[in-house]
Amino acid sequence: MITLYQFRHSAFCLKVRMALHAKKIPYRIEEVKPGIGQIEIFQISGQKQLPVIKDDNDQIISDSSNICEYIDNKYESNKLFPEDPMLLAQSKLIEDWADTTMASTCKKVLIKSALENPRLRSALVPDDFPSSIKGVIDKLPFNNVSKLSNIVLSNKSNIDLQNILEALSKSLINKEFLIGDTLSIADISIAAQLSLLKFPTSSGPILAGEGCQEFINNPYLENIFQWRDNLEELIFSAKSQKI
Ligand SMILES: N[C@@H](CCC(=O)N[C@@H](CS)C(=O)NCC(=O)O)C(=O)O
Repeated sequence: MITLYQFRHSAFCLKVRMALHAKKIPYRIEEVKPGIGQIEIFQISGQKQLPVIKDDNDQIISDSSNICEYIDNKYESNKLFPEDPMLLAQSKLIEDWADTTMASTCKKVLIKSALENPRLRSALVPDDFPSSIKGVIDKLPFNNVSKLSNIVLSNKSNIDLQNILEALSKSLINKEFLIGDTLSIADISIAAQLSLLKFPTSSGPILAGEGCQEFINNPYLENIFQWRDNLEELIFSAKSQKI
């Protein structure tokens, strides 16, 4: 059985979980501790980032795009990469944008939001942290450094991201999927990165619905967050294959 090494709230790890569920591939999760846990990841994969999977023949694959392509080639069910060349090109272009520009801006948006919002900050602390420490983090005076967050995130990147997401949101009003008529890697890649702007149900009750108020309260993005929620339900509601 496949083992997925992951950080619980990483958008790239969510992308791989969504792909595994969409293809109905059974898997088990190994939660990795940031820092110390990455030593083992480096030893098995030659790099320290997650997600990484170990296949049932002990083959190790890193990088969410490599993993998704690998499982899509290996398992025939519910193909995530379209066969049609134009649809394939479009879905890979969207995946690449989601994994790079979108991912990097969403991460900065989340850091900015966490600096400004104590509730989000403490919700992001790992579940196994003692509540006394969570309480301290909650009260740290981050307000004074919140001006820093404008340096972290440029206004242009923020506006560019909102504009593209608003356009996607509009295009999804009467459409279930971004490319063609079936679920593809494009849908999964965008939905996974959206989790950093507004955490989905699958992030658990403490984080679900939390995120960046500027994006959450943007009425033009309401549809894309609804689309993401529907997609998660479609993918995760089938009998779970996570062991
Ligand atoms: N291109 C990689 C990016 C993976 C990535 O950025 N992973 C982050 C977690 S979201 C990570 O492992 N960060 C820890 C580190 O860089 O040490 C992919 O698609 O998997």
